[in-house]
Amino acid sequence: MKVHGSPASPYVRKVRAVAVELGVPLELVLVDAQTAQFDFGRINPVHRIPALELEDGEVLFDSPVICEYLDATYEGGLFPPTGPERWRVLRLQALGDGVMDAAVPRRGETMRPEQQQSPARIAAYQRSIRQVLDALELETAGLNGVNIGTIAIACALGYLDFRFPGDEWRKGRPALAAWESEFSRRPSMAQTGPD
Ligand SMILES: N[C@@H](CCC(=O)N[C@@H](CS)C(=O)NCC(=O)O)C(=O)O
Repeated sequence: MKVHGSPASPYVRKVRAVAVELGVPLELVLVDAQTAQFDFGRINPVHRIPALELEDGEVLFDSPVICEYLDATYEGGLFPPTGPERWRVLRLQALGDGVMDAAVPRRGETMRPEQQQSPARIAAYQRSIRQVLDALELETAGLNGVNIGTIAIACALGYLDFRFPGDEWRKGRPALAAWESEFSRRPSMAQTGPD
């Protein structure tokens, strides 16, 4: 199987980390979705990375879909099948993905020429990130175990370190910082860091 994407993308990292957790070999095909050096739309019409190309040529996209496909196919247990535990873990994934959904366009905005940047939009992205991290600081007890929620959150925090080290997100959030320090030692995290 191949995953089309870039090692810098936190969504791609989530998929690659899940593959490592499941012991599934995944070939990374380098794609920069923004510059789109070839007709990537034929692989993923939504034109976003990651896109998972299966052996039969079928392509899956959107990291939650890809991760659930891998987990279901290889019986990983990263997605609880049913009941309150499923919603708890999916909510955590939404929090992690929510940080990515604010941090990735924030990065895009700050890469534009200064006079074209929207300070209001950047502030809104920053607020969203800050609010999620503050919420997580209060519920680190729930970040127990390895599941799609904790993986998504660890990938989101790794992206903040990578693109926004000046945020110093650990300041004032000792519980979340301690959790991240421990979780980032997992091989799935250590082997997939952004570059
Ligand atoms: N919801 C999607 C988001 C994926 C996404 O936004 N990826 C970014 C790269 S980090 C992308 O492909 N951006 C290109 C674009 O929006 O044109 C997922 O979870 O896979």
